[in-house]
Amino acid sequence: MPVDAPKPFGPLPTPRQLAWHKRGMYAFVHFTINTFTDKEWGYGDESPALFNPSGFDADSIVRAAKDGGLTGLVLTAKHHDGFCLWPSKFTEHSVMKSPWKNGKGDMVREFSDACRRHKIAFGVYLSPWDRNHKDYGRPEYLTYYRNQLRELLTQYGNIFEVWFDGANGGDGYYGGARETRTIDNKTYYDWATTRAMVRELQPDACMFSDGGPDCRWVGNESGYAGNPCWATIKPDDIWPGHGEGEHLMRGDRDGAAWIPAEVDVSIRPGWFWHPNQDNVAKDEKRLTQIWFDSVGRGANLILNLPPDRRGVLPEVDVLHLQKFNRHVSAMLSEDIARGAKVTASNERGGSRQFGAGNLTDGRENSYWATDDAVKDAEVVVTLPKLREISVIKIAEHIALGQRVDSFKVDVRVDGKWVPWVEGFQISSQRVLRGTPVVTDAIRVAVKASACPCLTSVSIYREPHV
Ligand code: FUL
Repeated sequence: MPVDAPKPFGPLPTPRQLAWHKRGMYAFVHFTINTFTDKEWGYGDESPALFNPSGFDADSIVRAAKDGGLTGLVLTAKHHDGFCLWPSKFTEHSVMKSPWKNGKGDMVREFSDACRRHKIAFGVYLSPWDRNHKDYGRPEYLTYYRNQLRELLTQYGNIFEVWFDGANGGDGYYGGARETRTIDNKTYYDWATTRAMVRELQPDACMFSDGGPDCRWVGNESGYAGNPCWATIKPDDIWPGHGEGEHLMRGDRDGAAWIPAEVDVSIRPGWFWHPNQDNVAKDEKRLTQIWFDSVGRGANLILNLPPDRRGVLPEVDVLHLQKFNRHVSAMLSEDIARGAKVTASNERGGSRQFGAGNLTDGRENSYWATDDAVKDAEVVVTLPKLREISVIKIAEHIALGQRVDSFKVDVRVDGKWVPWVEGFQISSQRVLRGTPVVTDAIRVAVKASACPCLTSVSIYREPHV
């Protein structure tokens, strides 16, 4: 007799979000006139003549991202200063007026083509705040903003993510007015209309902003998600430019919406390249810690790699990224639990379909589940021989929601169970470092709000950094 699958619990991810969860980590590329003026935020009066990378090479940037294990790239097509990296029909403040390629270049095209060639996804950042445009702060600007977004979403193939920044309003050039313009960030942008447009033009794209709708800001720019970091949140008090850091970091266990966190952090101190910072670029050790604190907490990681004035990534950044990826890949290359024997305190309907063996079969769509009434349960993974281990990865079958409230992992040492690691949310995945230990069995106990459904338990040994 086939046994029925558990009923979903709480808010669920959309198919678009399920695909997003699988992306793990991708690149952010901040590049514009700021790279040439040594600024983080341009005022909007910068001359396009300043934009002149001497050796721009999209392929080398995309190749470095891909070799670094990144699955996509989001480009700042327009930052707050308003300068456009593509020849927009709606402004002259763009590459068109720059000496780069005699004004005939299109950097969005070069990046999107390179991403396609190297088979990674491409996404765009279009700053809502525009310190160059004369209409910023007035209703007319929204037409301009949406016209530009339409260009980006219709001329450059598939877009996997659209990034809506929350920094909005303040002083600027504004077509020569040179004044301060404040806006009401809740109402001014009429986000509902813009979101509908994105859905229509790029139905598979995820939209990022402080409050989603598809993924949310993590509330800090330092490279870590909350612990726990629930994929669900109460969204009522969050919109682009408005959200409380600690709340965004952690989400809400009982949140009404599935809006998982995206951790945005730069490999350098700033978002843009600045001279003399080679020695402060984050090395593989820092990057690995960031990976555990983001991807390891079920968030995605968007790692900023700012090109220098040549228009390529600094060699030292590429090296750090490569070493980081080599380290994480080496760690993940052997799942010590793969194929290991697993027993569970309960298996749904006594059926193999939901049996504990699904946890170590390496298949993403099979999962272990318990009977509806059983919310606290445990599994024991027995290794064929003693092994040194230092990392565990646990994943929930999130298509049925975020069901687990907390978990505890013990390891068996000389025949005795010893507490090893523990936490709250599992959600799409948790990857945790434990003290390196030689063991022959691992016990995972979960407490859940609805019968737990886990896809996998994996065990690794992290090489020394
Ligand atoms: C912030 C911006 O103000 C920064 O310049 C950068 O683009 C970062 C990713 O988002 O809100």
